[in-house]
Amino acid sequence: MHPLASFAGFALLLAATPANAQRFGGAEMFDRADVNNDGVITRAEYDASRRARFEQMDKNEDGYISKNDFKRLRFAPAKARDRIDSLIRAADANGDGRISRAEMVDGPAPLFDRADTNGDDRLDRNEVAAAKARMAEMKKNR
Ligand SMILES: [Ca+2]
Ligand SMILES: [Ca+2]
Ligand SMILES: [Ca+2]
Repeated sequence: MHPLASFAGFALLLAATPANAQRFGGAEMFDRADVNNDGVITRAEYDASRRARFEQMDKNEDGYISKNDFKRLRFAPAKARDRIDSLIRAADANGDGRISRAEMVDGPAPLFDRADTNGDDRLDRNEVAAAKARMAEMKKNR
């Protein structure tokens, strides 16, 4: 596996800005979250997908995502390591240098919040399509 393959999923979860979101495949995140494939993503579905991703990222199963979970990190370029540092800091609410399940799952969901333009805690087809279009637009303008 590419050293940063799992990192991409991690970054996606923490993506605080649309620019980050699209860089790490935000559109795909929405598709994955819609587990029953009805085109609507509820906040519960979105949270469940974050929780599942947490389990996936916590390789050593100590209940935290930290640099210890990125075994191949030392083979990665310094720039990539710096980026992981800053992503961990972004989600690390209590500043202990690692991300707990609560910090990850109960933390803010900027991707979801931004996409839910009418604020009903559900992303319907139109909202998902609009969010994807915004991501595609940003990609183009980069
Ligand atoms: Ca861990
Ligand atoms: Ca923490
Ligand atoms: Ca909505």
